[in-house]
Amino acid sequence: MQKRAFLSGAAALASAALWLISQPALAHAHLTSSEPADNAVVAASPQALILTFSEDVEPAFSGITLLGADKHSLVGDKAQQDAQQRNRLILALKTPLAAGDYQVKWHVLSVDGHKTQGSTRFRVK
Ligand SMILES: [Cu+2]
Repeated sequence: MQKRAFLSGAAALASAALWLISQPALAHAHLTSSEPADNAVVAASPQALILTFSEDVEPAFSGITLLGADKHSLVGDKAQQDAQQRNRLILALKTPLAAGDYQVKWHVLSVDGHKTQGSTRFRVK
């Protein structure tokens, strides 16, 4: 009986430790939505790229790069943080995009100090 209580205590401790380890991962800034949406086909060039994250981000250490089909950087890294929503980055497009495929690469530093990165893609018809 005593051994069994010990074992279930150890199991509870182990799962508590796992919980503690997995919690910070949930707090990382993950991309929750984007405009244009990932894999979207849009009829006309968007005026801006808008990325929304699960956590607030540090704009000084975050950026967005737009790549064309030839992988050359078209617009680099000058993303602005939304003044009202600190978990949102906006990259204004000064000139309309030609028809074609585009990749949006992003990297952010969330306010908890963790870096994450990823990419989305879209097509302009
Ligand atoms: Cu984190």
